[in-house]
Amino acid sequence: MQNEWFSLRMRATRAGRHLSGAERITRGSEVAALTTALTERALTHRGGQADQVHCTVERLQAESIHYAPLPEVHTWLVRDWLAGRQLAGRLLRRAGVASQAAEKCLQTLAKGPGPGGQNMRGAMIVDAENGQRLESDWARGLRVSQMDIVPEERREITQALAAAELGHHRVLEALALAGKVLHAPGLVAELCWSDDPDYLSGYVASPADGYQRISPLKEAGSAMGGRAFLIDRKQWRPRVFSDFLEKTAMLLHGPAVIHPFRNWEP
Ligand code: WAQ
Ligand code: MG
Repeated sequence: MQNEWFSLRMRATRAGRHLSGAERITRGSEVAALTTALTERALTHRGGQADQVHCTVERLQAESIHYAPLPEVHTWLVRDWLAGRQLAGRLLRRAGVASQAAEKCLQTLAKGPGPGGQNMRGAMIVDAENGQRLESDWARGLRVSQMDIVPEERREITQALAAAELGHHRVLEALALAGKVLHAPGLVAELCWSDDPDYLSGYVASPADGYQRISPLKEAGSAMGGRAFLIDRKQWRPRVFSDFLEKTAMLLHGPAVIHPFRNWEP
């Protein structure tokens, strides 16, 4: 049991609404400590204390775990979030997203992609050609789980990120998530910014250009955030796509390739 692999998922709600979530892969020996840490995180969330915390622990077959390298990290510093959105549009187009689809996707995320302009619990799935939304549930969306950094490399990668002023836990988590998403069959690009009002950086990820951070991509104080997976309809199979993202375990390994920060002007 100590050496076996497990998937851990935490989701927390407050007043019936999604508050926070986390997904990890770990060895049996770490399951108890990690479950405690994730529960504690939910109970001390800055958006308010959780009323309910659900932790799910699932045994994984070692042979079924996929391994992939972390995407390269680029950081673009921009004057303000409006410039950030412009750059996001440009990076999406560069990844192969049609201009109109990119605009539509940015606008939908900005106004709250869930019903009634709420945040979603997971991600939108968006047709990269015309911007049409394809996820079956607009409140939940698609929630990626079963991904993490190779445990033996976690410390080293955390340190490399911290040395590059990317020590916030959100960076490591988003990098692991994007690293898996980039391998989803039919994926063209991912767009993301946080729903944390104080966390203003976001990113566009694509198979060719990796993880491209944009800072800021969001207005200070805004609690609106989300994710979009832009797909190529000709290659996208709904079931294959969601099974890969929800049910296939993937560990991301180093080295963490981190490029120096660059400025971008519209
Ligand atoms: N699968 C799909 N969508 C998710 C998942 C998931 N596992 N977790 C979160 N989301 C969606 C959901 O709609 C959230 O509202 C939204 O993403 C934002 O989640 O390099 O922290 O956890 O500086 O707030 C990106 C930049 C940070 C990091 C993203 O997202 C960096 C972040 P959050
Ligand atoms: Mg999160």
